[in-house]
Parts: sequence; structure tokens; C-alpha cells
Amino acid sequence: MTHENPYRDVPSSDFDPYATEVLADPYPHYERLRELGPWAWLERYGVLAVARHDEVQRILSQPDVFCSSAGVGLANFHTEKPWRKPSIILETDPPDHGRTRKVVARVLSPASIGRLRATFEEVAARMVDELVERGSFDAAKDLCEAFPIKAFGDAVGLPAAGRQHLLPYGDMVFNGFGPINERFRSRMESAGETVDWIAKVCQRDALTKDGLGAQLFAAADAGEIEHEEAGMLVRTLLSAGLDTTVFTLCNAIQSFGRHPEQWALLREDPSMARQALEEVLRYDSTFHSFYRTSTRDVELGGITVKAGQKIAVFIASANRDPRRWPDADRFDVTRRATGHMAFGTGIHGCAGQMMARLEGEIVLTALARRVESIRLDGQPVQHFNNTVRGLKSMPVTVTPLSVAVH
Ligand code: OVV
Repeated sequence: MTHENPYRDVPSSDFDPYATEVLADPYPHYERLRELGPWAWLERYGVLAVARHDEVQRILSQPDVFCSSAGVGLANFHTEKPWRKPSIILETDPPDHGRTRKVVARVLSPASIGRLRATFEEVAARMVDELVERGSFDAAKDLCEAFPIKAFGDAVGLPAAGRQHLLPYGDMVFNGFGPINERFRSRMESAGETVDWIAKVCQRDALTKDGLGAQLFAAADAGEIEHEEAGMLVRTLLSAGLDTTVFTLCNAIQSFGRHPEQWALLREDPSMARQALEEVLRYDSTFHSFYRTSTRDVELGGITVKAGQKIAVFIASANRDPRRWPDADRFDVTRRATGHMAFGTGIHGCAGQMMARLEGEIVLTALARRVESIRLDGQPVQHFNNTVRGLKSMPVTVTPLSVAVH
């Protein structure tokens, strides 16, 4: 089925961001989309799309005109029923958004997160020591999944049992921002136990007394939010905080495995870890797209967007836009990658970005101090999801540094 293009000045495209072959390597497709102009009409889905850095930034910077309360996926909450209760932070607009965002921002502030550093470093050191000892392992499962599930899971205050539900839940959420396709349906078929476990651990009595979850409930005690809202914000931490960091770690190790000269730079100077992570986020962004919906007729990028229009925002494409980045398709940890859109921007910019950076920096530093070289043993196996891009499996062999740098 194709949807008729109501915009005279916007080229139509049969681009399908959710096709398996596109997800396998979206970058040449993004380039074609950017070359079409500032806007494209995606006739398969009946939505406008932006793929250039400039338009992506402009849209995300006007949350009153390009709103989130109609959902940040393909589904329009004004006309379609959401598959789960809308998020009270992601899928809301000002002024409601500000109240919940303020609480989450405090719980995930640099000060709050700084207190986790020493523990995260111990977890990473222990895991990486053991993996380097083994030499060959599945970097996706044994490190990129294992680290956030342990470190972030403990930080939130989750019970140890049942954490195998975390990634499948995130997979559901991120598939849910796309069309109701086979990828989403097959995930939902086995959803029952997972959704039940998530609901259970969003309750105060399931959480430790000193974790990030408990801090959300403390904000409810202080009257900033309702107690039920605290539980909903724990759900946000669990929805947004696992698959994203897992895949970012996967994409980092994959990029370094493919660019050994870049690994050599980091290994020689592990203090570059944070900067290198920014380049990973720019070069192979985890979060590929989400949507905004116009609240009124509005001019942008040479057209008048009609009120109530769903707009696909390709942030991973903005991060490869040659209009913004010299040699955009080159992975170069020495470049200034700040200004990338991997965490979005504006009032809905990722609230957990300092947590994500801390986790990424700590894992990359732990590796850089111990690992001479990373060899990919065969093709990594991709995890296909409608919104986030990462790996299911990545067999690697690492050689230890003869003298570990500490
Ligand atoms: C940023 C993000 C992703 C997925 C879910 C949520 C947020 C949420 O608030 O539930």
C-alpha cells in the first residue's frame, strides 16, 4: 500500500527504514534520503522524514511545534491505541513533561552518577580480567550484555533473579516505535512473563532501599510526583537503559575490531575513552530514528508542514551528514564528535546520557588497559530491531597487553 504524498514540494520515496536489508546497513540508504532534499515523503508509511543534521536539530529544538505526546513512534496516539501505557516522560509535552523530567534528571545527574563510578569500575575490571584470561569469547553476550545488566541493574536496585527479562522488554519497547511488523509481533507473542516481571520490579518493595529506583520513590514521598508515577519512571529506566547501552558497547567493540589503528590510539592513551565513545555514538548510533508530530501548520526546510503530521527523524543519518561532518563515513576517534544527535537534543534529549557515557567510558578504559588487539572471529550477528541497532553475538579473540597499564 502506498500513501499519497500531499506535499507538492517534497519528493516521494519508497524507502523502508524497517526492511531487514536496510537495517543490515542503513547508511547508503540514509545518504540517498539526504540527497533527495531536506524532506522526503515515505509513501509506505505516509509520513514525512528528515535525515540531514540541520533539519533534525531544528525539529528536536521546537518541542511545542513538534510534539511527543502523540507518541514518538510511527503510531499516532491521537488516533491509535498505544500498545502499553504511554511513558510519562518520553511521550509527554510541557508542562507535564517538566515535572517528571526534573525528578529523573536529578536521579541521573552527574553528582548522583559519580557515586557509582568506583563500583562500575570494579565490575568492569573483574569481567574484563576474566575474559582476557579466556582469550576468545562472545563480546556481545559476555561483556556488552553482562556489564549493563549487572552494573546498571544493581544501580537501579533490581533483584538478581529475573534480569533475563530486561533485554527482551527493551526489545519490545524499541520495536514498538516502528510499524506493527513481524519483528514486533513475534516479540509480543512471548511477552507475558516479561511484562509481568517488569511490572513487579517497578514496585517499591521489589527494589533495594538505596538504588535509583528508591530515589524515584523518595521524590514521591517528597510530593514532587505521585507514587504511581515513581513506578512508571522506574519503568522508563528499565525501558531506555539496557538495550541502548548494551548495543552501544557492541557497536564500540565492533568498530574497534574493524579499525585496529583506532584501537591502537585508544590503547596507547586510555584517557581518550570518553572522546572515543562519542565517535562511536556518532559513527554507528544505537538509536536510529524516532518521530515527532506537528501541532500546527509550520514552515521548515522550505515547505509548510501540515498540522498533525507524523515526522520520522533519522538521528543516525544526521550523524553521518557530510554537510555537518568532514569525512562523515570515517571512524576517527581523534575527531570532535560532540554535537552528534545520538542522544537527541533539546528538552527530550536523553536523560540517561551521563549514565551511558559512564558505562561506555569504564568498559572501554578497562579494555584499553588490558587488551593489545581485538580480532573479530567471523561476522558479528546483528540483532534486528525497528529502532535500535546492535548485535546478538560477536565472537572475538583478544590478545593481552604484555604489561597491563594501570
Ligand atoms: C528514551 C526512552 C526509550 C524507551 C522508553 C522510554 C524512554 C520510556 O520512557 O519508557
